[in-house]
Amino acid sequence: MRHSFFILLILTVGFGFAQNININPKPQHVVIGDYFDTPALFHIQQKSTDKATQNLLSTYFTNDNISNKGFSIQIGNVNDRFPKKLKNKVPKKAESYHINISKKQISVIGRDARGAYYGVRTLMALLKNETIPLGYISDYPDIAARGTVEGFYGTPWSFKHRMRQIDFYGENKLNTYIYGPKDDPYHSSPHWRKPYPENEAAQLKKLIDRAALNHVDFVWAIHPGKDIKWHNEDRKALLHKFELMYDLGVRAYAVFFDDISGEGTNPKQQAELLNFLHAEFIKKRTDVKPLIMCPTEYNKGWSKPEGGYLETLGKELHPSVRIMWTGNTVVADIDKETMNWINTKINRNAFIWWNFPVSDYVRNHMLLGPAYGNGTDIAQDVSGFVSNPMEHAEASKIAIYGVADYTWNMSEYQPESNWKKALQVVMPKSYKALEIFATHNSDLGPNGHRYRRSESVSFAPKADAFLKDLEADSTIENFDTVQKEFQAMVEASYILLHSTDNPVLLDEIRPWVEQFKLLGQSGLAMLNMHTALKEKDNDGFERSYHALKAIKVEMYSIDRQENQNPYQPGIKTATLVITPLIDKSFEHLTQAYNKAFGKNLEVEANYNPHKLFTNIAQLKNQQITLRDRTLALNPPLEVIHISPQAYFGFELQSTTRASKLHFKLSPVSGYSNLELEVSVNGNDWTAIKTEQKDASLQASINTIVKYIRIKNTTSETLSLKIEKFTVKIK
Ligand code: 14T
Repeated sequence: MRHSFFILLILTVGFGFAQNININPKPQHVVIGDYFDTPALFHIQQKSTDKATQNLLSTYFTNDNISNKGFSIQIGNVNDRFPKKLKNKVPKKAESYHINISKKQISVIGRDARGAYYGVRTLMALLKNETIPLGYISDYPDIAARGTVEGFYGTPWSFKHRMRQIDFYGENKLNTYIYGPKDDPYHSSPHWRKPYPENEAAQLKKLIDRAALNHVDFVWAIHPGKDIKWHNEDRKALLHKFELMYDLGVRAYAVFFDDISGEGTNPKQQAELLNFLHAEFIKKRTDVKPLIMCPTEYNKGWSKPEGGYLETLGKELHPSVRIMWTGNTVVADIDKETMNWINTKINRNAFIWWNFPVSDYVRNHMLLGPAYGNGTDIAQDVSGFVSNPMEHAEASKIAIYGVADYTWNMSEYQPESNWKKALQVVMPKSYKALEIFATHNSDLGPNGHRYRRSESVSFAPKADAFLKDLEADSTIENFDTVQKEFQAMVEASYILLHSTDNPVLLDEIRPWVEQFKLLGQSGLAMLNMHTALKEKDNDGFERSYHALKAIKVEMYSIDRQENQNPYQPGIKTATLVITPLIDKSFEHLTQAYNKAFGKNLEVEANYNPHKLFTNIAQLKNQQITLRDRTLALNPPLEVIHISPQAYFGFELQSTTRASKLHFKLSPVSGYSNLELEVSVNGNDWTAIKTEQKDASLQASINTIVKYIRIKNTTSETLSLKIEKFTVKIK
């Protein structure tokens, strides 16, 4: 902040012959002037550099560019022999560094080993350019712990992906990777007490070593709360597992108590366990970081003030233990108020678990937009900030690149320009095509957490104007602009599908790109319908109409074949602006054509005419899907609280013959408290007999119905997980 005026001045003056220094995250203080040609030969003097720094240096400085007569570069930390004047310039903060660049030599001085490593990272970025600026860079992170938490549901990242991630963190000065995949049985129940099998252990060791080489803390998390007993035996089991992980090289630990119910949720017991681990494990070693814990009530929406859960943790937990927090709701952006609220309760600065770009509750979407929405004034209020990413590791790098910048230099963070740089980093050659794709693939669609992102931002007003003109039957001012956008979508898709830039990324996004290409083509067909209608070219109109329908069939088939997870199966793309634009225009044009020429072409583009039918607030935003003839409620991840007389089910577009109904709840004991009912008018209800098969319920309806619901007929609130709810219709 303080020197930004000066930087601006210098960079503007220097523009034209010197490159902007392009470093992620953006350094805090850059004071540079003239540039000189980057030397070809270097004389490197490493003072007390660590293994990671040595390794990093050896990737650049080889026998080919090292010579005693080369340009002098000195690297070390504040305990080494550097002029006092220089040492004093190293910021008095953890992980800081100072780089001084004169015509004679470059000095890189770290406050600590990690600071020196980061200094070398910056140095290497400078050396990539043809010229180097004279001056200095003084730099440090705003937030102590920065990185990711692999904490999503679904397919955990593969070994290969994790290795790539850890390297990426090193490159972008992120220092934290919390390992806590919900679907690792040795992280959670049933096997948290047991050692990892040999193969898994060997792979973890490789990751831990890789993390050390990148100055990343590999934080191993355990999730024991589902079946932990608060007795000495389980305490010992935990301690033992920690020791086993220590032997694999782990030097930082977390304990997660999220997503549990019953005994495990007791805050006194949780605090006691953590304090025990602190005293018996952390304190007894000099090389282990303070503990991190994820509380059961990890967001404001779930905190029950009566229970005093958070206050108990705040009071009882050893002050060194860091407490995670997702914000005002499960999925939320973080601001000052959020921090004030939680920090007062827990007597310390919360450790933020940001649930973005995680997509485990909208699995048919790709979240490729910028990382934005968090306050830029909370640096002093957090002890850490980690992002929970998508199961698509490589695609998540776009957002993580932003998190690296935001957590390092918060007040100067610019989501848009950072995002554009991120696209270039993940796809150095095809980044412009990727930008078109990512611009239109950032929103989540309606979802249970009500978390939304902007999408197609610069195109949205043009789409609006297009629709307005179309519906008013006036000349469409934006016709060419919209046409260009659809063409760009198709061309960008072809470029991406055949790009060799980043095969790992392409592997993740391919079905979405295929879908995006088809969507662009359907848009062009829609525009052709418009032109044909205007020219009274009926053959032309009908050809484009049927072509668009055929493209929809292809899209439907991708949606039925790719990404078939049980939660939100399929492939959705450009759902916020582009898809509604095409569908609404298609419907309008078909109607106009039918009217003008007395035809009867089907008007509906594709939508699901049936509705969710419920009076439970928690379910209001849950999506339902119609696939073939089966209507399904997308199962939510969370426990649903069903008060007496509350219900959930479907409202069909019109009375329809329904046949088989399937539904699964946990625990199964809930079945006896619920009744299945159907109705034709929504007033008179008929109960339907159900039959239990294993853990599921089935029913044959075989009558004409409009409403189908499951109702709590008891006088108590039921807390249940809905695992499945489907009905077959006509
Ligand atoms: F522990 C947490 F801080 C957290 O956010 N837990 C999960 C996380 O693993 C998941 O990826 C994320 C997004 O779906 O939200 C939390 O998961 C939930 C969300 C719920 F609404 C788990 C249970 C829920 F009821």
